[in-house]
Amino acid sequence: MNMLLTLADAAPFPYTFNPAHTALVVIDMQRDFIEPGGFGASLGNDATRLQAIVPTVRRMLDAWRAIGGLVLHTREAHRPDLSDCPPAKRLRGQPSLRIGDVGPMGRVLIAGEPGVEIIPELAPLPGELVVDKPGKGMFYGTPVDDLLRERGITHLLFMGVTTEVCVQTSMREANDRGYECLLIEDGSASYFPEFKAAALAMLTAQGAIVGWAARSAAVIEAIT
Ligand code: TIU
Repeated sequence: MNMLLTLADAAPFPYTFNPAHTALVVIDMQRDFIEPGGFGASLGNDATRLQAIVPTVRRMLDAWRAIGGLVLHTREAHRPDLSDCPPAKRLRGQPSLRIGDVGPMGRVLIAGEPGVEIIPELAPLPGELVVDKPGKGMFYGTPVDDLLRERGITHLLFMGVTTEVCVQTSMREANDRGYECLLIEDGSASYFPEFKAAALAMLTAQGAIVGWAARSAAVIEAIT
């Protein structure tokens, strides 16, 4: 679909994008964050809270796939030798399991382990981009910027978890690199609803200082 579309109800003001130059970004919809026994739960969080957005993310993905839009999935994942996991990350806090420890879904946040996989409902399709990232942001230590620029991408629509950690960091990194970013607000969740609300407000304040927000139904209506 190669045409300019406008989301009139986006916050804080209308957002215009061309699907041919836009990627749908799905951040870290992995078993390690969404299922019990993974990294999210090891930090003391109720992982089931994030499951609520899965049908919405799937609906948005299906609509985007139907128009042939580019999809980028990220996974927070470290190398088995932990050479890309700084001790400052691994040793932070008092988690019940640290990154690299063996949990019920294999080694926590380690590439190739069952827990690091994207949940089956949202599994990437052939041809979609899948990028492992060692940090919160999707640009740090990854080829994402080149992958997007090679494909002429200038606009990014974000979904995924968690809103105020990896989604917000990725959106801020993207904003600094010149991408026009929009958060699909009902396609993103936090373990802390109040942090999701605060992140949404911060991202869109000051005249879209980081970017825009809109609901999935508005995006789906625009592209359908
Ligand atoms: N802990 C938390 O909220 N998030 C993360 O550690 N990673 C992501 O957000 N993906």
